[in-house]
Amino acid sequence: KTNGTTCGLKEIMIGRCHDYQYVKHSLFLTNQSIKNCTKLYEVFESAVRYKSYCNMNMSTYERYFDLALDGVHVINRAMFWSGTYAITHTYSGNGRNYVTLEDTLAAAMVDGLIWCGKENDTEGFDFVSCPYTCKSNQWADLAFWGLASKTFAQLAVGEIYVVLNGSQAHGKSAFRNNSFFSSFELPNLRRNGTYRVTKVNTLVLHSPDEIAVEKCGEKSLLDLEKLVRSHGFDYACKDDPEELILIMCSDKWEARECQIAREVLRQT
Ligand code: NGD
Repeated sequence: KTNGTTCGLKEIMIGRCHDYQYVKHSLFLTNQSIKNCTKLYEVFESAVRYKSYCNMNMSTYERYFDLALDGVHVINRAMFWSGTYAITHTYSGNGRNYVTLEDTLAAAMVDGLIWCGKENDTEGFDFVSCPYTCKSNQWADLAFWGLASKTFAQLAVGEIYVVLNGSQAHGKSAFRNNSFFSSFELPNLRRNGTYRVTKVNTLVLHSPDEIAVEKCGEKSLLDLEKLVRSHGFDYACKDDPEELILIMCSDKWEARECQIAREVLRQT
């Protein structure tokens, strides 16, 4: 069990929706129509409130995603991630540079929040504790983020990017076959038609001062390349792109690799 539903879930979601549409994204997400935040929240709530966690499945939130992501396409800027949440979002810049799932309205409204419904309860949400998994129904765990991932992948057009962690510990690989990226995103990229995906650009990050467990063309990254090509997409892979090293080093200034960045910066 985890913590319960985030207090103020409704207010946070509606507030984030207004912030998203009228402040953060009003300048550069110009091709999207303005959505009614209260309506969006109501559609979300009707899917989950008074329902038990184990009754959720991959169609529970269909109406919510249909409404929230209506009219959205992400051309040449969709960015996926696995094991690299923080740096990927710094890099995407709230959708200015690239667009991650969390830079879309549907996911921005709930990213980082916890919620679960409760049957026969006046509130209809469990504010004390939410299950982490449902033993009897694996789809319950995937109801929101599984569908979010699938829906987002279907909106990506042209070249896409995926940021992977080449320094995973505990025998985890950079490309894992049970990750959301491999289960719900890669298989749902459009392979046909005008709005298809053409190329998968993989960016592999190695944390400064940690060993590089996998680099492009090695181990699980080889599996990824084969899979990507078998879907008919072009593939490119880059280890530690410079702009991402600088972001990593802003947090790990003392690392050996980051001294190089320091020296270069001092010279200019
Ligand atoms: O077994 C699990 C589990 N494994 C990971 N996570 C899990 N949650 C469970 N309830 N049960 C959660 O997914 C955890 O909160 C992680 O922070 C998050 C991502 O896991 P990670 O880093 O291993 O990468 P994945 O490939 O599995 O998923 C990231 C991709 C990314 O391209 C997003 O577009 O899938 C999308 N995503 C999935 C899940 C959650 C985003 C989120 C999110 N914003 O919370």
